[in-house]
Amino acid sequence: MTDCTLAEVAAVLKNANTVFIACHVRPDGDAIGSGLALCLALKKAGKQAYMLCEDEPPARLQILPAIKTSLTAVPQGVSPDLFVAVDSAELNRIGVFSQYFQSFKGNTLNIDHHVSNPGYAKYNYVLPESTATCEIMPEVLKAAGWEIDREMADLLALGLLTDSGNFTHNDVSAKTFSVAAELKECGADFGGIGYQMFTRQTKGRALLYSRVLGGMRFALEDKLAILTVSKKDLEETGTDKSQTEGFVDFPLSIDGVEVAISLLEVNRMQYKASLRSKRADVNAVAAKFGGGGHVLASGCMLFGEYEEIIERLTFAVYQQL
Ligand SMILES: [Mn+2]
Repeated sequence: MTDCTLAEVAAVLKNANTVFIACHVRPDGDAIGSGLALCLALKKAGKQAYMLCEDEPPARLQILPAIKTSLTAVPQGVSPDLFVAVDSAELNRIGVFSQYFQSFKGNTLNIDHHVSNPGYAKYNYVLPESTATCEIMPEVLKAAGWEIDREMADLLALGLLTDSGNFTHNDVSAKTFSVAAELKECGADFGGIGYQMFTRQTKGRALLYSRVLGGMRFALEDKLAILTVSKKDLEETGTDKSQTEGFVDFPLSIDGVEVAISLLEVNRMQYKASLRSKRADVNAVAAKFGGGGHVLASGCMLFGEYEEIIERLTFAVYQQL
């Protein structure tokens, strides 16, 4: 929910001298991109600004120099007068900094695009129709009268690209493209960032992918497709589970497949399932096994023998089709 105007957001930012910005734990491109773009703009405007994130941004996001500047702890001896949370649907999403935020005496500002955001700050600027926080941030910077330089444009492009699934998600709007056009005019390297985020991979990942696809299974009259990544697959291709991201999208792209599942062997008799769906409610499927997520994308942990897990999942999916 939004309870202030864009002009008020701009005024709060312009009136601040020392600013903490925090994004959610396990940051994605949108969280770190929107936060750091704001951080750079504040610094350029002569203010002290610090980007905080409980977790170090993962290696796959380390494609822009600014990304390594985020801090995992509050800097000592700094007393900010404004604390901004970005891309965080709930206050506890900013992890270790949520206590600090809650008891903070200065202004607090919440800039986000999640529909469930309850508005936990003094000023809340939440636009749920936006595909990314990076779609909102450019208008905030412009309202404050701050120019978006090339470095900021790249950070914002990163978030726009990743949260929109390379401009393919259903919530991509005309505004998304007009913001992208603006960022392009500021020098954003959409081609290069897109290549880094969506195309390039390691030899190990390519080998792992070919093995995993080779073992793809179908059930429920080919409406369900299942991929399995075993520990042995990871070992023999010299990869780790971080490189299985996106695998589950491939079986879902098959004509006739309604639900796709990727099973990752975590330990003997323990599998982490990622579920994706075209229409069926896979949040309900995951909930049966103590997991959850969204209607079309969810996850859960399963314990037991492999074939038995496949049977349990298949039945649970069958009930949602
Ligand atoms: Mn986001």
